[in-house]
Amino acid sequence: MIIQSGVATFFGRPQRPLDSLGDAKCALVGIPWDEGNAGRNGANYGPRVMRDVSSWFLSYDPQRDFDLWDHLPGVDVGDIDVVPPNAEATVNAISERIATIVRQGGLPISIGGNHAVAIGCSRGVAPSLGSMGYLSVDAHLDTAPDWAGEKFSSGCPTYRATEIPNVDPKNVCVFGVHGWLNPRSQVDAARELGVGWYGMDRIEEMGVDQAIAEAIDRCTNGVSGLYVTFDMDSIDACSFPGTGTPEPGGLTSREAIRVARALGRARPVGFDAVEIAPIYDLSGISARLACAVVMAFLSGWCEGQ
Ligand SMILES: [Mn+2]
Repeated sequence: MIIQSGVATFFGRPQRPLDSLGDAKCALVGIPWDEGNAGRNGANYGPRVMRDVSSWFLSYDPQRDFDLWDHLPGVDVGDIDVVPPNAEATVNAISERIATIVRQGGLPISIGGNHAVAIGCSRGVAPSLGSMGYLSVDAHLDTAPDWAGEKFSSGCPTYRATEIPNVDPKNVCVFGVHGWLNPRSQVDAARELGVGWYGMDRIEEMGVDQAIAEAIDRCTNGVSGLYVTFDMDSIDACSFPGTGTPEPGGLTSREAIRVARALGRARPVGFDAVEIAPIYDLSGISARLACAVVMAFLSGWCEGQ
């Protein structure tokens, strides 16, 4: 057993150019973008802290006698170039780079970055599919059409998803909504768009396993592929303080891992983990949980084969 040395990469995986995946099946990519925020800044340092923290992670799961990277060869393809003064150029760059991964048969796992990166990631995946579902795990609806005129803000990814030509809003859903940063206008927008959402009270009443199964059914009904975005602020603030808008009353760490595994089993064609802001993560527990969520998702993805 060798603990990683040398240049830090996601989970100690080999580095590979984004356009030459070779035999790799999973491309871990950083997106250090954090402009256009409604909340506190800092998620642009998410990829760096995730490379640091994930180097402690082994790939063997003793509960399943399973080695993740044996089943799903993964590589670190570096960070996508972002253009801080220009959100649209950045979203377009993200979309183009994610599409390049998908064209090679790779599963893109994007590490943000604020939630706006999901706009580019989902746009990059969609053209490879006949029709696409979109499931967002998030404390926030993110159904704002724009934020003070900016269409690529972190408050807009759900709305932008409904505009993708081969996405039917009935296959779009937000899971984990709670807290006091969901304005009435966004609830109205969700209803008008036909976007479904699960509040934390409803998830607690149903039980998290049944609730996520139902949400997955809704997003995958009749589609040829699913995109999943996982905003870490869906997780309770005590387990995940390292995020721009921490919310009390969210998913427990165990629930987040169960949800991630269930989502993986649904075999999405792309995944992102966003809103990891190390400057608020004094003990480092948030980044560790984000790594555990990514690993549970990927392990579930292998189980779903
Ligand atoms: Mn959020």
